[in-house]
Amino acid sequence: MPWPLENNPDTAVFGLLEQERVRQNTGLQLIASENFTSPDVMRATGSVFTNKYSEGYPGKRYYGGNAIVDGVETLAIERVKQLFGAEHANVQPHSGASANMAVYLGLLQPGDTLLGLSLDHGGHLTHGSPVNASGILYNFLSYKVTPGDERIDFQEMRDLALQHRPKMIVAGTTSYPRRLDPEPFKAIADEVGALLMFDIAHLAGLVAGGAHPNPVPFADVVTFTTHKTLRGPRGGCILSKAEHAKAIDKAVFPGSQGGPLEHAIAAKAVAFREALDPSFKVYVHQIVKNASALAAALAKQGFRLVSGGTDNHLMVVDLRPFDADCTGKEAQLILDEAGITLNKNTVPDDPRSPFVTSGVRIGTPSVTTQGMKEPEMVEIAELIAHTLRVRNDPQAVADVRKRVAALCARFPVYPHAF
Ligand code: DSN
Repeated sequence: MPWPLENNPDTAVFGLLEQERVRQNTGLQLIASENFTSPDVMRATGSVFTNKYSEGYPGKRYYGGNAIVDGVETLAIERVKQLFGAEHANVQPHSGASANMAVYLGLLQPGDTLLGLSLDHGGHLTHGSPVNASGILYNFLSYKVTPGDERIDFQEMRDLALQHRPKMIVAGTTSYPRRLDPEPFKAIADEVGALLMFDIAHLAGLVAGGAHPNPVPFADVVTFTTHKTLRGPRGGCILSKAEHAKAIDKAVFPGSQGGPLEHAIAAKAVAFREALDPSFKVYVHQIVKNASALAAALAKQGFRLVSGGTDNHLMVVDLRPFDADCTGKEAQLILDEAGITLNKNTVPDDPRSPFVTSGVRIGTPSVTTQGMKEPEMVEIAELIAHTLRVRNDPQAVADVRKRVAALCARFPVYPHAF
């Protein structure tokens, strides 16, 4: 069958695709929420499952032709339940934000009170930011990290909970470098009769591989994205206690989504199987070792690590002790020119705006997938510090770009054009 333009390939799109492959292959990808997926995950993502409409759930679809789709979605559900020890799983959320909104829709009423970690202290938009539907539809109150050790302030959280009696406490972070032990959240939630939701978007891979505590036995609901440390396709997932299964499923479909993305669900199934393999444990423990080594090496270069270091896959670096004039925005821009990709990030109580910031966030999931280890982390810290020191010298920055490409060439991730 002749496809339209079969003999006239889309060089514009596929040219950009190739440029992006080269960029990913020749630069250091240090955005803490990113990773490199396996060829099998990509194969499932770009598969014939993209053609199928399958509103509903396995065994209860609105359209015909879904027996095979039921098979793949059931595989994804069973694998993820096994991975996290969950009673119920919904693998249909298109993203982490969709997953979180579905939980609120399913278990709460508009106007209900919740507690969530403040965005500028490491939380997430969907944990009650006033510009997000979560903050518009629900009465979110924010807890913060302490000014001293920059860890979650459970005393403040408990005081807020006792005073406002929230219906739900949301635990979860996007730029918090420390362990999230479920017990203190659970104790406060139980004390005030609140539901407990954990958003482990960043931590899902670490939890699955045993490098971080698993909140599933403690929480009513656990949400996450599948594309961060878990190293799957872009997408979301909700785990819950069996008692919430019906409400959660109804809130995802028909409550907030239509047809599920079965190609993404097939790829999630592939990723869950990869995460069940013993090699994944080794991988996630190396992510943490690498983050620790990178944090220590950055401290030696004169940077301040928020909270003094990291227990997980990321660190938030306060640039001010290194160079009071270097903002997060400037650091992100200049490091990108040097082939080192990361993001600006507020530090707790940052005097600069979120568009400028005094810090950057750095994560090790991608470079660890490439096979880099502690010695390369020391090299990366040196490259970051050197780039920022010579940031006003374009030739010196171009020289760093070459050193970065040479380092990445030793750890090729996608060496061939797709
Ligand atoms: N954009 C994600 C992150 O970078 O942490 C959160 O959704």
